[in-house]
Amino acid sequence: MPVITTIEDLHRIYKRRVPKMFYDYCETGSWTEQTFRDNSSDFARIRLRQRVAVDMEGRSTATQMVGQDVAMPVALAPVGLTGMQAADGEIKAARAAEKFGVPFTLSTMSICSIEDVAAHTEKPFWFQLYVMRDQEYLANLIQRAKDARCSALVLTLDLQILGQRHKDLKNGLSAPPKMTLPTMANLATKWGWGLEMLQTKRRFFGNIIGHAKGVTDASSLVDWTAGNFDPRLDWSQVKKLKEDWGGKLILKGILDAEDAKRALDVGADAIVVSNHGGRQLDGALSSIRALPSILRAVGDQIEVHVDGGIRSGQDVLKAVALGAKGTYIGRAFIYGLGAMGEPGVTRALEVIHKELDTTMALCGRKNIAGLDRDILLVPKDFEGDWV
Ligand code: HOC
Repeated sequence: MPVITTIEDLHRIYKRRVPKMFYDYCETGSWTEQTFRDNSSDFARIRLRQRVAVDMEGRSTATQMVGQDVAMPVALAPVGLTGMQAADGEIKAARAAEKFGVPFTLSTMSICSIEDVAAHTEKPFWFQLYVMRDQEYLANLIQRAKDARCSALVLTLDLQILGQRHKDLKNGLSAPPKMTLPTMANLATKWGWGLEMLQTKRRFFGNIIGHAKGVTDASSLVDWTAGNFDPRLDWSQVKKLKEDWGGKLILKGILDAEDAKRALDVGADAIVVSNHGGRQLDGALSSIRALPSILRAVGDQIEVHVDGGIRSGQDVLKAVALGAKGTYIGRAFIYGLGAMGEPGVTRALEVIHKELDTTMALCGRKNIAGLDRDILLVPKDFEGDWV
């Protein structure tokens, strides 16, 4: 077994193990993938101030996200099709997160259902909701999340229609996948992944199949999915969903200060500054670059989280030092999951934790509350050259 010390180590194993179709699904951005790339490269532009001779005994990365205790300010982001990266992937990721003490967010577009994940975990997880046209289905999905004792609803606002991802189109990635010859040839080489998949007894797309009207199998799922992300979603519906849910509400996909103010109006508990991992509006600002203006607009009135491009504990530290109260990792935990299942997700969390803790110490800070703008060196043009 190779020694794994970085998220990139997990990425390399993941790439070898998982079929190209699902690897590409994870690694894709939309169109030119400019925003996808900027999400990571903009983190790298921020530098750190080294401080010395500061007592570092008794450090802690523990904090809270939406009032919940977390071992570090990192949650697992909702990632569609997680269960295609490893059999029962959502259950494995949720269990790793639970043991580590960070929130796991289950996507509406997951393979394992809300009930599957609830049956295999002890602590409440978060549920991510896509707003669908079918109102009966939507109400039922919210009820299912309540029945499963989900402790926060993460409502995604940036996917009323799907961004065009060239890799997915070329690979025939849909539900169910289109089996082209290259796809079949590639699948035949991924026997470790395939054997695992054959053994799972779970019903795929468990949040949808058997619950949405007329969706009884994978083939009826295709049309339903294509036509059901609700393009009519507006702030009045967000407000209504807040009332229907009644619990903690996190609005994901905010990239503009004006939208952040609207999130305040509907009474959300937190927002996630996000461009959907660069998978929706290509050409949009990276999340870390959008963060400062949003914090200036609403940072003292609502909890602000961020996702997109976070691949290390140093990235977490930079986001928190800029003012985010929490961060989300998507691809970073998927690499671990696809590489090694549940232990791989645990390893990804350990790597990020170690990097966060060590960087915190070398910047002369002992805890999350102590992370502030003062430990960062941010280029003057970081947010100033876009008008
Ligand atoms: C075939 C399923 O959040 C993503 C997901 C949602 C996509 C649903 C499409 O890939 O960005």
